[in-house]
Parts: sequence; structure tokens; C-alpha cells
Amino acid sequence: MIDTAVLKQKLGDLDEDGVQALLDEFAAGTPSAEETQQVVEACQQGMEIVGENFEAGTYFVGDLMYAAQILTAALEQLKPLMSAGGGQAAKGTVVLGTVAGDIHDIGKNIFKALLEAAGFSVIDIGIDQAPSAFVETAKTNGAEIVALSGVLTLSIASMKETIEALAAAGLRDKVKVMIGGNAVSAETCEFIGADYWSKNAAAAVKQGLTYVS
Ligand code: B12
Repeated sequence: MIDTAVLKQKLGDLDEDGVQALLDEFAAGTPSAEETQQVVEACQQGMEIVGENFEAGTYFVGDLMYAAQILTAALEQLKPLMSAGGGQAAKGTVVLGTVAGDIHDIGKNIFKALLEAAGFSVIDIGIDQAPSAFVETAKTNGAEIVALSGVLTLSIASMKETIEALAAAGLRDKVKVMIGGNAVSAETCEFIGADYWSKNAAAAVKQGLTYVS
């Protein structure tokens, strides 16, 4: 197993070659799905360092974009390792998307990969999605779970509007609503009337399994 603290720092430092070398070493060691999850979490923490540097004014939007590029490449490499241990039968349908006004999708894509590895059928409607897109897709596909991703503070308002739209369409009792991303908390979950919140995709998948079992 690689040193995840070093990986976190290398991502925070935007050291693309350093991150790549560590991931190559990791992949060569035939890691378990659990170890892969630890590496994904280290990457997530590395992005927090990037965010802190952005807030402090030492990194700029270009640095955020570069960080996103490094993490997207890392995720592509880690994805096949997330389901180590074998896939499972189809579990249920999840409609997943990033809410209106927000274009961040790296965390959403990690959650999607883990859901699929656990056997869920995932309909990913993409980024910056209006409440109506979640409602229509959930209705058409008889989804059990609607999963809302968002990292901006303003995404909370979009999540609330999406849940209100689900209720107006008569779907609120038929689906479980999960929210995730940097912006969510226990308070926001309660405030907007979601069923579950998490900043940890692996824990959220476990919760999702309880909804469909
Ligand atoms: C990379 C990045 C970008 C990239 C995004 C690229 C992409 N394809 O996603 C780019 C450059 C495009 C970008 C743009 C902007 N960004 Co930006 N960005 C980031 C950064 C550094 C990392 C985000 C990330 O990928 N994190 C890693 C992932 C893995 O973590 P995650 O999203 O939380 O996901 C995990 C969990 O939360 C969970 N999860 C995710 N979704 C879901 C959903 C469900 C249902 C569940 C259960 C779980 C779950 O699973 C994941 C794995 O465990 C963050 C800093 C931060 N700390 O988040 C800033 C940050 C989010 N950005 C910020 C800002 C301000 C912006 C811009 C406004 C900048 C600008 N001036 O233009 C724009 C906004 C554009 C828009 N309208 O959305 C601020 C937001 C501040 C705020 N409070 O609102 C942050 C926090 C930086 C900061 N500290 O100031 N950004």
C-alpha cells in the first residue's frame, strides 16, 4: 500500500508526475477495493488543499482546472480497481446529477463508479441540471433513489428546489433523496428535506443498498 498522506500532498501541490508515479505503484500491487477507496479519499483530501490554496489566493482558477485534470486521470486509473472482488446483480436504479448552477462533477463521477461497482443501475444526467430533469428522469425510469451532487454553497438552494419539484410531481414518497458534495451537512440535509447526506461516496453506497434491499 502506498503512503496516502504523500499522495494527498502531491495532489495538493499539483505534482502531476508525482501523483502518477504513486498511482502506478499502487495499481501494480493488485490492491483491494477497500484500499482503492482509501486512495480515492486521499485524492479528495488533496483537492481540499487545492481549495484552501484557492481561497488563500495562492492558486487561481487555472490551478483548479489543472487539479481537476489530474484527478480525472487518477479516477480513470482507479475505476477498474474499485470493483475488485466482483460485481453483483442489478440492485436498483439511481438518477444522479449535479444540481442547477453547479458544474463540478468529479465527486459525482466517483460516486457513480462506486454505485455501479456495487451493482446499481445509474442514470447520470450530468452537470448543471434543472429540477425538472431529475423529476422527468426519475419518473420515466421508476428510480428508487435520486442523488443530488453539489459543491457550491448556492447548490443547497438548487437541491431544495429539486426536492420541492419531486414533491410537486408526487414522487417524494416513492424515492429516497441522497445529497452529497462539499456543500452538504446534517443541517442542510434537514433544512432541505433530503433523506441522507454524505461527503463520503463509499459510505453513501452502503446506505443506498439499505434502501433497495
Ligand atoms: C476542481 C474544482 C473546480 C473545477 C471543477 C472541475 C470538475 N470537472 O468538476 C473547476 C475549475 C471547473 C471549478 C470551477 C469553479 N469553482 Co471550484 N473547486 C474545485 C475544487 C478544488 C475540488 C472539487 C473536487 O473535485 N473535489 C474532490 C471531490 C472528490 O470531492 P467531492 O466533490 O466533495 O465529492 C466526494 C463526496 O462529497 C461524495 N459525493 C459527491 N457527490 C455526491 C453526491 C451524492 C448523492 C453523495 C451521497 C455523495 C457525493 O463523493 C465524492 C467522493 O467521496 C474545490 C475545492 C473543494 N474543497 O472541494 C473548488 C470549489 C468547490 N470551487 C469553488 C469555486 C468558487 C469555483 C468557481 C466559482 C470559481 C470561479 N471563480 O470561476 C467555479 C464555479 C463554476 C460552477 N458554476 O460550478 C469553491 C466553492 C465555494 C463555495 N462555498 O461555494 C471551492 C470550495 C474552492 C474554494 N475553497 O473556494 N472548480
